[in-house]
Amino acid sequence: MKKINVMQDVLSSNEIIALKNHEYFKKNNTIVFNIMSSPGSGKTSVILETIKKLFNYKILVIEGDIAGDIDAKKIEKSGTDVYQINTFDSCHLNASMINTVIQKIKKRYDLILIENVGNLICPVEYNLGEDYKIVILSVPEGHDKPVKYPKIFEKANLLLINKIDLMDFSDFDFKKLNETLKKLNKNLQPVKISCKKSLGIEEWINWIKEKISLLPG
Ligand SMILES: Nc1nc2c(ncn2[C@@H]2O[C@H](COP(=O)(O)OP(=O)(O)OP(=O)(O)O)[C@@H](O)[C@H]2O)c(=O)[nH]1
Ligand SMILES: [Mg+2]
Repeated sequence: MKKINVMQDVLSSNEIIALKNHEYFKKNNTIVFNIMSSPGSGKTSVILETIKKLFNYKILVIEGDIAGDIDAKKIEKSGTDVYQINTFDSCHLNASMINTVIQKIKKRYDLILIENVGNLICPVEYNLGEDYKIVILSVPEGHDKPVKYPKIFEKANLLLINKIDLMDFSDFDFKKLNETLKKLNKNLQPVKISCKKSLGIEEWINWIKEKISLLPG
């Protein structure tokens, strides 16, 4: 008689590990953000601003890059715990990579910020066990990105529009962006920020604090 592993059929192996990761985070009362965007939109800049403002929280950063550790070194310089994952041929992080970091974690964190590989397509297909998916779109990329790459905007819990200091040099149209978002994900209210000029960061920080306050205990 041949047996079928139903679990494997229902959930992909990535989903199974993502659930395990999520259980670990929940058990430790840790909130986890999966931060995604195109290359250069400002993921590391947002993380650095966040660390600065939430200095009295225990934070871990997990950096995902195809190669190198440039961003991890920037985080390390701020005195924050950081793990670097190099994905080599893979254009996204997966749950197993995060699980490898979990095996090495030696203390409890309030917040884990995962910087995914710069890419608007593949990262959204791979749950990592996070609580929230954060997408960053920067002004120079243009307001039409959600039309072209809808899935990541459909799945996002929060959208940060970074580099608003560059609005004067751009044709970025918030009205058009909002029209698209209304069709894709009407709960997605964009938060306008500039890491360069420290604009709008408080709204983002308040959003994080609200999510942390919802944790039990
Ligand atoms: N003008 C302007 N530049 C910014 C802002 N935020 C980040 N930058 C610049 O944009 C560039 C890319 O920022 P990063 O934070 O490294 O972007 P990233 O998404 O982490 O990039 P990858 O890790 O390579 O995918 C850097 O030169 C930043 O200084 C901003 O608000 N305004
Ligand atoms: Mg980066």
